[in-house]
Amino acid sequence: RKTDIGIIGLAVMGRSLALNMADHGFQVGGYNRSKEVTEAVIKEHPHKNLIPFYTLEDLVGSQERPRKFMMMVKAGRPVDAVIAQLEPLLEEGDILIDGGNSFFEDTRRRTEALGKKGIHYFGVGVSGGEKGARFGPSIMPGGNARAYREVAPILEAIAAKAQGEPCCAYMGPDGAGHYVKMVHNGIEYADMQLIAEAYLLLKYAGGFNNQELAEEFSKWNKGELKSFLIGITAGIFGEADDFSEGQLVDYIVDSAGQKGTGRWTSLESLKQGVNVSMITAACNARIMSNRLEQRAEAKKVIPGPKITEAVPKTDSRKETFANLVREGLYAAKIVAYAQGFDLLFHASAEYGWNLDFGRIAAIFRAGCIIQAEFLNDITRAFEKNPKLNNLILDEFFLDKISRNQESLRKVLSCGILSGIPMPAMSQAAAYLDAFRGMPVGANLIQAQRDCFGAHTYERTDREGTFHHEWGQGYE
Ligand code: NBP
Repeated sequence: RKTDIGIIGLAVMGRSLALNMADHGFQVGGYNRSKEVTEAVIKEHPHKNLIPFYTLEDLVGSQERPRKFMMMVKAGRPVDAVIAQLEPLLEEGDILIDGGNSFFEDTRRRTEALGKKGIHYFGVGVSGGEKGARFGPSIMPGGNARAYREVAPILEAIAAKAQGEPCCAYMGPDGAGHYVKMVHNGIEYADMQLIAEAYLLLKYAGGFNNQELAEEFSKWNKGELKSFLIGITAGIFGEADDFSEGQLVDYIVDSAGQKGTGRWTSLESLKQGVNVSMITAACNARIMSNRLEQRAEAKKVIPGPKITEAVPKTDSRKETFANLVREGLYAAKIVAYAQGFDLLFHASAEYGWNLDFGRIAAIFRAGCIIQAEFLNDITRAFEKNPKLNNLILDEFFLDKISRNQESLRKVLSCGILSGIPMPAMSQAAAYLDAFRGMPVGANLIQAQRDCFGAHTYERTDREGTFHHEWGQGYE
């Protein structure tokens, strides 16, 4: 049988995308390295439009040119291994998509290598986990613009829809799609960390129990914080435990995993010279969380403050506190997104991608983990001013920051005085203060650099570069 596209790798993501494509009427060829996986998929999810193949040769033979394949295998070496097997079977004009979470530099390298044979390579970010892949993910394709037209009908058909528009849009050449997905994941790390900090504040400083937390987050999910992550968080607080009394969340070990995309964003930001401190803080928070034994030991010896009794346990005071946390969270969230988009802004110039930031925000509106109402406001900001170089400077967000930053500072103070770790919210305030032009102490740093290394300095009152013969200092 003839197929429209071949999916290589039928683990959770590949299988879900294949079924999604099949649902949309495309003839999909499915192939997996281990044939038992293919057999199991066909047995458990029979679909008239999903056709199993047990060799790459047969899969390739099932298509008319230009052929289209999408790899959904583990990022890293497996992608190179599949390319090595597939490349000899492909011809000029064929299209090979990597839909996994590959590092964008790998995608650039692979695009160039396959481009020499006339094969169009695409690095496509797919967000939304299993459910998204199955019923509508957010899709970020990067590759050759003309070849994109060949795969656009399939990708746009299976993507999530926001206000009727597909959450899939061409991002730019070579690594652009995977880069945008990487930054999406970085923002996701910061967003999740901020929500975790809001939870700690409400629970420990505000005295909220799980039921109250569930109600509070549900309320938040009806306002300007409305988002997938706030919604699932509300649900999590209400989820009963299967083994013991109370809610499952209280039985989960306080140690978070990570697969690397947040770390890549953070490392890449340092290379680009862009401050994404909240994403880095979120990565560090997970790293700290993993030190379970060390934390247990240190807990016995390092003293800390008592939780500040800032919030007497009356309902009205609790509600006032919850509003402060909500407003602080919103202000911090704006800073996190501003940092992520700032990185995209610099990368676009550095790699010559000509990214459309409004469109990026638009395709994040549904299907992906960071989907939120708020993204409509980001799209509007970039539509108003496509050259906007920092989201905070947009009129709408400036107004929100102005209204909510006091709450951020208040809950931050309360958290810090209470000994509650708040790395991402702290970074939001620090970024905001440096960005709004408060002195950052760099004059002193320049003096130190000139003193110990004759690195020179510039002056506020005259042009030029200066070096001073500094005194010996004090013993
Ligand atoms: P995994 O990342 O767990 O990869 C498993 C698949 O890779 C299997 O099909 C496996 O075949 C295949 N594979 C491996 Br491992 N080495 C191979 C090799 N040398 N040659 C051929 N195939 C090989 O699957 P996943 O969770 O479905 O994710 C797929 C991609 O999508 C990843 O890049 C992931 O980061 C990304 N992603 C995942 C999610 C999510 O929620 N899971 C969300 C967004 C993006 P086998 O059956 O023979 O071992």
